[in-house]
Amino acid sequence: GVDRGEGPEAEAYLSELAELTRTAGGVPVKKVLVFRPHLDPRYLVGLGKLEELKSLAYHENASTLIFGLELTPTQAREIEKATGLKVLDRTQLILDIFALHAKTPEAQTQVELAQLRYLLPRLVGKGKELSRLGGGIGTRGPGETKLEVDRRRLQERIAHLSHKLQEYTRRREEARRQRKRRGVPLIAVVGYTNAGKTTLLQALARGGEPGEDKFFATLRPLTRRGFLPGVGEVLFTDTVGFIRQMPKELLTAFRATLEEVREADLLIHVLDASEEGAMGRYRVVEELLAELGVEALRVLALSKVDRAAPYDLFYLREKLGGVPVSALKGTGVSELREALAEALLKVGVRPQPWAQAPQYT
Ligand SMILES: Nc1nc2c(ncn2[C@@H]2O[C@H](COP(=O)(O)OP(=O)(O)OP(=O)(O)O)[C@@H](O)[C@H]2O)c(=O)[nH]1
Ligand SMILES: [Mg+2]
Repeated sequence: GVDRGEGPEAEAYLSELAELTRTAGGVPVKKVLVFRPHLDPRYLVGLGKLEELKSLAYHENASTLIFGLELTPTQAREIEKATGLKVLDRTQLILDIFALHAKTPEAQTQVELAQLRYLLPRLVGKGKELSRLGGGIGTRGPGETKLEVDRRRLQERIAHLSHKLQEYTRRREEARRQRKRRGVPLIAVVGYTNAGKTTLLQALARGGEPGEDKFFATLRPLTRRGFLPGVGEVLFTDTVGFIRQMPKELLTAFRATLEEVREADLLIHVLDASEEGAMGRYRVVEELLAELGVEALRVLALSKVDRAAPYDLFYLREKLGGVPVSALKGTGVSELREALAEALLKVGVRPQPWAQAPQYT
């Protein structure tokens, strides 16, 4: 990790990088934070530091260097040459996790497209280095066997995948139109990765799926039916988690699933209140939503309160408001339902007449 003067933020960022490495199946043996206000254009952290890292890697028996920043193709090559280690950046790590978790044809298409778009500019003028990629983190996924093909074939593959993705997008649009015709309000659950979105959705809707302690566990968001007191039938839709500095290749590839967020009548922003750096994660999500042009009203759910420190929770409520919930213990879920119903009525959703009866609450 590199600290360019961010202080504690840089520490949190480095821990997250270690967590991402674990999620990708790697074993982080050493975390090094380099203080460097100005980056070295060629070696990022400077040649002296690289020598140090090289000997550290030797003593720890490590084979890979993972950087918390995005490396230019030249930097990656120079660092590899200088250290003799395999070099990965954060974007490659994230793409790799997505590849591991992509189980459906649509998600696989999206991930392969993102991988190839990231790879393409890094292939300019070098044919033989493709085979250097070997195996392990950063080389997995639907694109894996195709890494050996040349640039032209890569471009053809990208065109083919884009076409396929358009077909999936069209199908999603059709499903959305049909849902609109039925007039059932849509609530999207958004938030940072691992915030507890899927678990909360399961507590709110009927027949969800269990969450997982992994980054980017959800890649193909499911939509589930539910009921809200005083409103009636609603739909809850899960989403792909956000992360700071989301690789733009992924945002482009996952745009179709994010369209669902833009169409939602209401958002639940799930913020993990039990992990450090909640304010930072809150901002990252809100900024990404703004970038995507999402304007829908939000209800904030402060999640995992069963393991949150009371003072942190107090601080977050003071700053942001929000409904404290624990999807695991079930606390706060009925308060959240009430807040959601109230917010839906505020944005002009008309209650279904029979939903007024108390037995449906
Ligand atoms: N203690 C506690 N843990 C929770 C709670 N809600 C979720 N978790 C745990 O947090 C982890 C992540 O939960 P998920 O629901 O998968 O989170 P997510 O936001 O859907 O994550 P991605 O889909 O990977 O972005 C899982 O291990 C859950 O069991 C809660 O209320 N309390
Ligand atoms: Mg999830």
